[in-house]
Amino acid sequence: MKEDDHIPYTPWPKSNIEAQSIFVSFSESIVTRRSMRFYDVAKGVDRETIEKIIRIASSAPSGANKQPWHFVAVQDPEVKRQIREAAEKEEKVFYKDRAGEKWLKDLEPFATNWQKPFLEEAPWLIVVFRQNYDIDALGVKTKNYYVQESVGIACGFLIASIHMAGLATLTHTPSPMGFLSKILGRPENEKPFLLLPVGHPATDGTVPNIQRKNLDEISDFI
Ligand code: IYR
Repeated sequence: MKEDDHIPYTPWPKSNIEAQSIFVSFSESIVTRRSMRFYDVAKGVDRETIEKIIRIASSAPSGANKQPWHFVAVQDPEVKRQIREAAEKEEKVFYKDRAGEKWLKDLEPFATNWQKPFLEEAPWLIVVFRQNYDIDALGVKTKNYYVQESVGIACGFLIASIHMAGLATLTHTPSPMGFLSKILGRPENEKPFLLLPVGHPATDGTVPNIQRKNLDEISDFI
């Protein structure tokens, strides 16, 4: 791309009225998002919806537009079973040894434990990988920039679009996550970033009774 290879930008709203009404709907909906650990096993999600969600995520900004991410959408029950088994193995060690007293205390309101049935109950798992570097056509390593930031932003887009599609998700981070590279056969330049179950929430699904900070606690206007 040459320096002068720029094209006109077309703002998306056709009018201010349209933008305002879409912004109102978006803001009313997005603040109702909650991390969901219980999924409706009887309700599937079609592949087309997952494809659209991944497309939206991949429209996020990234360092030098390198788009240093890869999304693996898993529907296959056997692969989901393997992921659950491997995640639970790590989580058992986390809850027993790795977390420590303070972390376990902080997790109490969420009533989490090593068991992760949602990894099989959700119709889809989306596994996000970050690409620390790329390999060009000649097999030479090429640099990516601000990989954590870029993939984090893409995950924000992903989570928002899952919610706006009327579905639920959870940012699950079993640690370490190396098993995901193995099970999903990902290349050396990629590292697992986030594991998200995606589905309809269970009709009797509950969420922890937690509050968000007030605007004046999280911001200053100068
Ligand atoms: N990864 C573990 C523990 C956990 C950690 C945090 I920070 C949470 O907000 C929730 C859980 C698990 O998924 O159970």
